[in-house]
Amino acid sequence: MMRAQIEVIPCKICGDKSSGVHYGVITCEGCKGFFRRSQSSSVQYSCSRQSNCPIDRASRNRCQSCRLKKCVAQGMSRDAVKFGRMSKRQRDSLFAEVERHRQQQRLQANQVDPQPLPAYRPSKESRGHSPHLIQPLAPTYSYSLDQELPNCPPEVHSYLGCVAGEAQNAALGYRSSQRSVENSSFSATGRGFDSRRSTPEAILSIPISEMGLRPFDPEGSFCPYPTSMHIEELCTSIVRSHRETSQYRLEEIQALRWKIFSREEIHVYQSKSVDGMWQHCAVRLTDAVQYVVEFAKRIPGFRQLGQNDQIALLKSGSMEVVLVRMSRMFNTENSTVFFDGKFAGTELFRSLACGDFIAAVFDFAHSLCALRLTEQQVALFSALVLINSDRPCLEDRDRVLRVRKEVEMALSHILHRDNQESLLHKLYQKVSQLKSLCVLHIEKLRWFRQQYPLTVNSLFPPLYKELFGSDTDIQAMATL
Ligand code: HC3
Repeated sequence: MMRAQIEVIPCKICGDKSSGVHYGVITCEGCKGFFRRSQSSSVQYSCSRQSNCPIDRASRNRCQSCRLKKCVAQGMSRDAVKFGRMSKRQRDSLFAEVERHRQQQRLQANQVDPQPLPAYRPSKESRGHSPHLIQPLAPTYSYSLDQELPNCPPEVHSYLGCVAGEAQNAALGYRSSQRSVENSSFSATGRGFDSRRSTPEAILSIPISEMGLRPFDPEGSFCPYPTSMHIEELCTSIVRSHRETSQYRLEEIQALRWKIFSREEIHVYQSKSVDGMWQHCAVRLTDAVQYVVEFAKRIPGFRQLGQNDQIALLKSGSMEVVLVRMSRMFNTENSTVFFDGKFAGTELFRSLACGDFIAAVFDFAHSLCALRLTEQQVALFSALVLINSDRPCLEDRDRVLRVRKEVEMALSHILHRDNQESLLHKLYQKVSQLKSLCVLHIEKLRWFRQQYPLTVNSLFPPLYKELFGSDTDIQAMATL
């Protein structure tokens, strides 16, 4: 991330203008220098008050001891990795924070000079199917990637990633019962920002229409992107988008291959009630989908599509991309997938009571792994899965088709470059398998909903419900 982007975030120590990440924390030059000096072995500070002096721009020089304490509490360390070497998760989290600050700045600007906001207008086909989508669009995007870090204290989670297993605890505490009115992220006027939106519960409740899918060109005039892009540039851009939003880096996952759930741990999952396990997996799945939404937004041409078409593509394609991404997290040697911080086999999902679906998902991962796709090929294939002009409910199919053609060309280009053109046909076969898996998923959800309507209605993430649909959607999809 460029330094200039980070600088939108004020210094974590004193609130002054920051100049980048120093000793692992975003700080201003003053606090950077102060921390460097404090590391000399001859320095000993002590506080003459109660060791709780406020540290802000004006007071930062009054108590060195409290200033140092705050530096350490915020995570500053001489050994801190330099920003360029941050983990993927740390970078994602930082990215999310930058976006939040930008959003706040834009909101402030909007409050001064409010602009008319484009609103989601349900198309004929979607009207009534997905009430969650029928909402005014957020002024700017209120989507954050750091829902992965809900258990970290707010002052550190921006930089220090939690292990995946920790995230689920908070995610499981997810309750939507009090959500409907208070959780709306905007005030009655539809403009006031509500900071509650940054809680994990709130993030999981962000409707797709508020996920920053605002068309790049709201006037509707067709933007030449990506047509004007050189094919090589398009490949690079999609691969970068994939890398930046892929939740875990391949090397990180490879390094964790030995981490397998113990018998006892598996037993804990197996002892969950059916609805408890469904709720748990629904939350994990929704997390993964949010990364896919971010990926989609970064595919050149996607945001030039109409907002309703962006939503339609995500509704029909995001689960498919999650399943493609699952192959990156799959160990074919023991048929396990990286889930909740460790590798798990199908038996861990037993209490979902849909063994045939889980087995089919694992078989699919196995078969996709057998193609031994590179990360670049996975990126281009994921884009191809998303940008599909045959999806239902598209308003401007031709426009989607134009972007699709570009993505197809990009995929062919890298397969040709890799001397693996024969893969193309195999990948198209995977597309139809993905569709069948998603139909089966929807059928399972329909079954589950009949058994546990209250769990789905009040405890599942709204985004999950929005994506996987109301009963009418489920029937419509199952018959596609
Ligand atoms: C296992 C999983 C599908 C795969 C998901 C993966 C591994 C995909 C790659 C992401 O980067 C990380 C990731 C997170 C969540 C994983 C999903 C959780 C549950 C889901 C199963 C197919 C179960 C379906 C859940 C249900 C039935 C409630 O919708």
